Amino acid sequence: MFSIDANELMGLTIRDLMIPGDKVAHVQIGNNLEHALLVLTKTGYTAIPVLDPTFKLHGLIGMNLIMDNIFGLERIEFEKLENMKVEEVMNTEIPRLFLNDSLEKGLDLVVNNPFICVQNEEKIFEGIFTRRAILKQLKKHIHLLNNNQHNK
Ligand code: 2BA
Repeated sequence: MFSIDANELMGLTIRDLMIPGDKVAHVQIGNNLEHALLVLTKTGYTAIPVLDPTFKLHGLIGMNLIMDNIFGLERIEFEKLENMKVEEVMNTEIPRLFLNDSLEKGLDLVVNNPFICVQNEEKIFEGIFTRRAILKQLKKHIHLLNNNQHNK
């Protein structure tokens, strides 16, 4: 029979639950908005990290930021897609997590953000921590808890 308690769940760290960097869609500093729009459209994600060639995390770029920047007063300025770089419009004021941060800290942050970037001490991108990862883990624990109750 399984024995589970809240300590087991809350003992997990961000490292245990994050999506590793090699599975995360991203764009690089120097890419233009057209490329970012292509990656966002093809992956289906609304926002993704912006990294440099050393994998250092610089910010986030999303569909809304791109659209907001190409809307002129009188027309949509499509030429900006080619001429503007992601670093000109990305959001750099983003919450960040470290690999050894607690699940509780991650939970606090995903209340207001769909995902949080995870970095190491050198600001190198390690992956993302998503609402989905938490919900999956919670579902697993509730399922085990239910089984435990039934087997008593
Ligand atoms: P969104 O793109 O707005 O996606 C919201 C939710 O929709 C996702 O929640 C996921 O449940 C679902 N979803 C969207 N696109 C999907 C896809 N291509 N495949 C499977 N499910 C998809 P979360 O999984 O909690 O993700 C939260 C946010 O984290 C996403 O927001 C996206 O901005 C980012 N994200 C998640 N996985 C990513 C990845 N592999 N690469 C880059 N960004 C990712």
